[in-house]
Amino acid sequence: MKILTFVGKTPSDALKKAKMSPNYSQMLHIDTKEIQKKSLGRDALYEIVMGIEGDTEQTYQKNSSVTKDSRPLTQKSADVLYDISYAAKQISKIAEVKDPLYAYQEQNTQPMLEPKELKEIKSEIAKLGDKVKIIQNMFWEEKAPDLDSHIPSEFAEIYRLASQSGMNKEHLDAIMRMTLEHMPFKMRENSSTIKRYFQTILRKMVPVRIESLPSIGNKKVIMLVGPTGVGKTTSVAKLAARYSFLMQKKYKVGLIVLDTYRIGAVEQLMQYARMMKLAIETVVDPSDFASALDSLKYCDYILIDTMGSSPYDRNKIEKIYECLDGNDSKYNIDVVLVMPSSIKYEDLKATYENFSSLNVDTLMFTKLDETRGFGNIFSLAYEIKKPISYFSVGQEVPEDLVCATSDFLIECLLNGFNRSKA
Ligand SMILES: Nc1nc2c(ncn2[C@@H]2O[C@H](COP(=O)(O)OP(=O)(O)OP(=O)(O)O)[C@@H](O)[C@H]2O)c(=O)[nH]1
Ligand SMILES: [Mg+2]
Repeated sequence: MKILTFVGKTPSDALKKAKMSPNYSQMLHIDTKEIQKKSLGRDALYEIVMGIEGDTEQTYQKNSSVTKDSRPLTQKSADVLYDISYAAKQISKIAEVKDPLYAYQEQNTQPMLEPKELKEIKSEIAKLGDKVKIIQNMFWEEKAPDLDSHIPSEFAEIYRLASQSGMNKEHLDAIMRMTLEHMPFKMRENSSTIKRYFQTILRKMVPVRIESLPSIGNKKVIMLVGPTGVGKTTSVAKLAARYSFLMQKKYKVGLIVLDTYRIGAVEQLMQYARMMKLAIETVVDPSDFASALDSLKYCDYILIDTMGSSPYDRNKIEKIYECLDGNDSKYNIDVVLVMPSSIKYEDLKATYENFSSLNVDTLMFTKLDETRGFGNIFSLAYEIKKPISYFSVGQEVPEDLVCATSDFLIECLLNGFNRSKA
């Protein structure tokens, strides 16, 4: 790649000069920097660094114009693109951070004298590397995704990992397009830099709610809702143990079990309550809900376990709704929708839609230890714009609970679940 620089008193002045160059349409913007600060009697100076490459770049530009002219985006995918674009812009700072390797190479532009053998070994390694790339390209071309812009073979690994993770294809393709558009050419030569860049974009895109603790005199009321057998009761027990024993401050925790159908479900939470010596109230009829809340008013945390309901069982969801609707206490109830990470994106979305009448505040995903792909979780949180609050990573109470972070989710998505990183 040939590097050209244009200098001006402002960035737009420098850009104007670049635009005057006959090759401007083939140039790629690499960097804009202030090279001289404004001082008394002296203007500031800005430098725009542009790169021109031969065939490679032309291919890329040709293909990216295909993207622009191709089928019009629906409103929905336009939103997706807008959001991803925002994320990509936020992380464009990464592009400004020089890869340490390049920084080193740039500082050492004077060729060092090397022994002949070392030169030969280096040239052999370079030839081998090229051969591997050619083989890689052959396979990639064969299976290249049906995307309206060409994806260079260096991106094959990241594309494969993300599509195997169960991520929604529309999201994946949009993220890929943005990555290709925003990623500086210099970073593309190396698949680990590509992975790092892609990982950062994904992290910026996933909404996560950082756990906040109750301020003095206030309490937190958290209700877990969701389909049957997803781990609601186990998670209530984990949260109860966390707040009453595991934090620096030991909070007063009270439990409510709202299960009008099964005695067994009530008994399960009762056992945890006995073990942890916590107060517990049972609610059979929604009209008892307010008095149950009132009797736990001395607590810092009130955790509510609900009966599991099939997402299609309107009757059970209705009962929970009645409790929430009839809540005339001054407490704001935080509704957490609990879902297993093992079901595919479309099912997660259908589940969310069926519970959305309960005004879900955050999402909790369970059974991360039982699945391999995490793109389904990513896509759901991204699509519905609901933050994730917790992950459950096993059956053990209380230790298998993780406060959600985007780092942890994206690490799982690209490198698989690793308990030690939880
Ligand atoms: N592997 C694994 N198992 C889990 C996890 N969370 C819960 N479980 C198990 O899933 C099963 C169901 O858990 P519960 O907590 O009873 O589920 P629930 O949502 O309360 O079920 P219902 O009240 O019947 O709707 C139990 O065997 C739990 O030990 C998890 O993160 N990983
Ligand atoms: Mg239960």
